[in-house]
Amino acid sequence: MPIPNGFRKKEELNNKETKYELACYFCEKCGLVQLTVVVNPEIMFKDYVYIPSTSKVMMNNFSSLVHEAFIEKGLGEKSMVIDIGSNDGSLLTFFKTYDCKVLGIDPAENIAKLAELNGVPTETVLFDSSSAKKIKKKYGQADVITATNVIAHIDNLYEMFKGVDVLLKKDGIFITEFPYLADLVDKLEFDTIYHEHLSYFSLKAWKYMVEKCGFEICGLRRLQIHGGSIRFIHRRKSSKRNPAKKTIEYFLNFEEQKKLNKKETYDLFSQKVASLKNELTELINSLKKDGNRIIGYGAAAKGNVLTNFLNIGKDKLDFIVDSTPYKQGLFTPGMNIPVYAENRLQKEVPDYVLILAWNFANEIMEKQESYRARGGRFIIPLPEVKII
Ligand code: JHZ
Repeated sequence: MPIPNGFRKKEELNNKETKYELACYFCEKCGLVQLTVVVNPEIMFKDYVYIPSTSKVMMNNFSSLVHEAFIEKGLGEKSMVIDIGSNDGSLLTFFKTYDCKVLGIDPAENIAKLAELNGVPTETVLFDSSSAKKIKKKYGQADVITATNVIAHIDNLYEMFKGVDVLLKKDGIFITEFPYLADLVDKLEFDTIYHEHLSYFSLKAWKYMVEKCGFEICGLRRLQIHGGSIRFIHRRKSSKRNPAKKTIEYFLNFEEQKKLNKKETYDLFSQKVASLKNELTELINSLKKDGNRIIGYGAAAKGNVLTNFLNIGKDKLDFIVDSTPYKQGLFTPGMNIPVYAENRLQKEVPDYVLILAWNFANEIMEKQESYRARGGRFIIPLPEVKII
C-alpha cells in the first residue's frame, strides 16, 4: 500500500509511488496488535493533509474531553495544557474557553501554521523525551497533557511516556484517546489499519504498557468517535485508591469474553474481511454494469486503504468529495482518484455515493439530505454492506 495520506498533485501522477508492506503482528503475551513495518514518520507527517475541524462530531468529542478534564482536575487561568499531536489546534481552542494557557506540539509544519492562526502556540517537533526537555525549559510543566488519535502514530511508546513524565506536573493528568481494538474487530474496521497506526490497543495491552512506565489508568470510557474509541485518564502510579478499579476489571473481563487476546479471533477477522471485500466488489461491479455513476464521500486515509485493497479506481468512482481544503484538487494515493469540494455532489447528482468516511456517515447523510431527497443513494461499506 502507498502511505494513506500520500495524496498527489496532478504533475506527480506519473512518478513512481513508494509502497510499503501493510500487515499486523499479534502478541500472544500482552495482546498488542501492531504493524510489521514502520514507515519513517518524517515521510508521513511533515506535510500533513488531515485536520479534525471539518467535522462537527469531532468538535463535540473534543468539547466532551475538555469537560472531563475540567471535572477531573479543575481548569482555570493558572492551568497549563499541552496537546501532543495538536494538529490545527482545535482541541486546545476548547481549553482556551476555560482560560487555560495552552501549547501544541506537532511535527506538521503546514498545519502548525494554521494552529498559530487559531491563536494556539505550537512547537513543530516530533514528541519524545528530548523534545519534552526543551519544551519544559521554555514553557514549564503541564497540569494536563492530552494526546488524541496520535498514540498509535508513535513507534517508541516508552520514549513517549518518558516525555510525558518530563512535562507533566507531579499531580498532573494525562488524557488520551484512540480507536479501540474491540470495536475494530467487532465492526470489521480493517481499513483503519494503515501505516500511520502502528499499534491497535486493547485495554489489556495498554494497561501493561502504562504500568511499565510508572503511570496508572484512573479513568476510562468508550466513545463512538471513529467507529469506536476509548478515552483514558492517567496519573502517576500512587498508593491512593484507584477510582477506575472496577471499570478496569469490567473491561478486562469483557475483552476476555470477546477472546480479544486469542489468535483465533484475528484469523476469523481476516476471513470476514475477505468476504466483505467480495461482497462490496460484486455490488460495485454490478452497479457499474447497469450504467450507474458512483462517487466516493470523504477522502479519508481509511478510504484510501479501502479503495486500494478492493482495487476501486477511477473506472468505478468518478471522483471523491471532501471538505478538507488541503485534499481538494489532489489525487488519492495508489488509485489516483481526483478529490473535489463537497458541493460537486449537488452539481453532478450521481446515482450512488460510497461513504468512505463511514465513521461520519450520519453527519454526512444529514448534510446531504437534499441529495437523498432527489433520489440519491448512499452505500455504507461496513460492518456490513448497506444501501440507504
Ligand atoms: P477521518 C485520520 O484518519 C488520520 P482518516 C489519523 N491518522 C487518525 O488517527 C484518524 O484520523 C483518527 C471528510 N469529511 O476523520 C474529512 C467530509 O468531507 O475519518 C476527512 O477527509 N465531510 C490522524 O483520514 C474525512 O472525511 C464531512 O461532513 O481515516 C474523514 O476522515 C465530514 C464529517 C468529513 O480520518
